[in-house]
Amino acid sequence: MTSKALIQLFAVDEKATVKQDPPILLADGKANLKLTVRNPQGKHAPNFALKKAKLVSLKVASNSTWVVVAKPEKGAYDASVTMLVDDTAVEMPLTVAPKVDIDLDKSGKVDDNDFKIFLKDRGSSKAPKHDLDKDGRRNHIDDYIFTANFLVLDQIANEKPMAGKVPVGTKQKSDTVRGGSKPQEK
Ligand SMILES: [Ca+2]
Ligand SMILES: [Ca+2]
Repeated sequence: MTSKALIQLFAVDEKATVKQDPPILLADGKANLKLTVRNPQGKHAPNFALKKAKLVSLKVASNSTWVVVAKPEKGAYDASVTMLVDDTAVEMPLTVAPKVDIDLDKSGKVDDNDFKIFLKDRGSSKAPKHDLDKDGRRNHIDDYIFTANFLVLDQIANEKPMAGKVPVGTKQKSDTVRGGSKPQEK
């Protein structure tokens, strides 16, 4: 997996029916995110169930757009919102990650060199390197967490909207409803 391939996984499809704002959230247990769900089709109003996140508010706008404000748990990387419409459940993964220090070369800033070190320096199965969620394994979750932190810092540094940094409209192979799907373990 290259840094480019990992960054591509965070590309946001502007046409998706679900939009997360901000596109990537570093979950500190305080910050909220807003999920906008366009016009869920169903006879009854949808219900929402949250995983690793608390519901802050739920509103329906006049154009049948549902706005879910959620507070992800501190350190969560696998939070999601499941929408139940009639008999169908649609799980919408949230693009959240724990905040971690990714200045791996201790240069005082985060740049491509840190990404290179992260990708190269995997350690062994007994002594994994850069095990960011500290689960004792170096795998796709760590790749996801690193990339999320990298993109958030990159965005702050450039003060540009995320859409200007990552390719927009990248086709997603998976059946998730929007960008931000996690890389699969091989
Ligand atoms: Ca650095
Ligand atoms: Ca890990």
